[in-house]
Amino acid sequence: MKKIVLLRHGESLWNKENRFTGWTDVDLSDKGVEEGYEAGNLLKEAGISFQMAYASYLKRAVKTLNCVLDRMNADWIPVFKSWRLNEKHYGALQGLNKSETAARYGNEQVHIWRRSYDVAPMPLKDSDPESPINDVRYSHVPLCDLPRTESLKDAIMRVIPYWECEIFPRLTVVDNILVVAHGNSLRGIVKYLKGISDTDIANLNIPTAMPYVFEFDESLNFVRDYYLGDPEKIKQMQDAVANQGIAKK
Ligand code: DG2
Repeated sequence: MKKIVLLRHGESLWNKENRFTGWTDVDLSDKGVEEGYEAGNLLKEAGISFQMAYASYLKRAVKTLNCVLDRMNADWIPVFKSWRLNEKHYGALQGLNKSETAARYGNEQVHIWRRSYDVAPMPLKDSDPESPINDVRYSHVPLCDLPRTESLKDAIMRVIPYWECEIFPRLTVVDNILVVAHGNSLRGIVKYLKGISDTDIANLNIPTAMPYVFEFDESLNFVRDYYLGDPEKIKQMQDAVANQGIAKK
């Protein structure tokens, strides 16, 4: 079976502080680095070796990928980075604490911003220094393609062309590919691969640094998907992600 493994980065400093992150380029926490190495261990134990890897432009994904490859003694493999794998842009919510935002706007509104398919948060102003239009790393991207905010639908519209034209076709020549990205950019890919409805996708939460394996047959038909690691731990991590946007009592 050919495999594409999806991996959300390890815990970031803003995951730890429960802040909306989106395109903000925050580093991994110490725990996040450990999680990256542990993901490498899981992949090694599963006997999977990669011929190529992809990451977003954000350091929490790139550094997680480096931890994984280090642990797998695969630092040499070709790595391709793309802004199209970046997290959903969280607009003006970026930097705000998720449960404090829920206390202010209500749990339901925060759930809509986090998990609805087609509702985007308030946009970031172009004059904001944090806007991607002011960031040299995106200077090659047409301005009209750079987001000020995104719904999951918007994020899917930029991620899936890259998946279809760049990542997936490589399976015709290699056996195993690793993609390190983010909670929502990966939710978009999983929605696409599994044909999950716009409503049901709200219930999908992706834990940090747990390898999510997608298998394809020789004709590149999707066969099955599964996580590596302890199912109980994965369930707990998924529930914890789901609860991040709830106001503290
Ligand atoms: C998180 C996801 O993205 O947040 O942007 O805050 O995967 O880069 O840590 P990641 C963010 P939720 O949609 O789960 O709130």
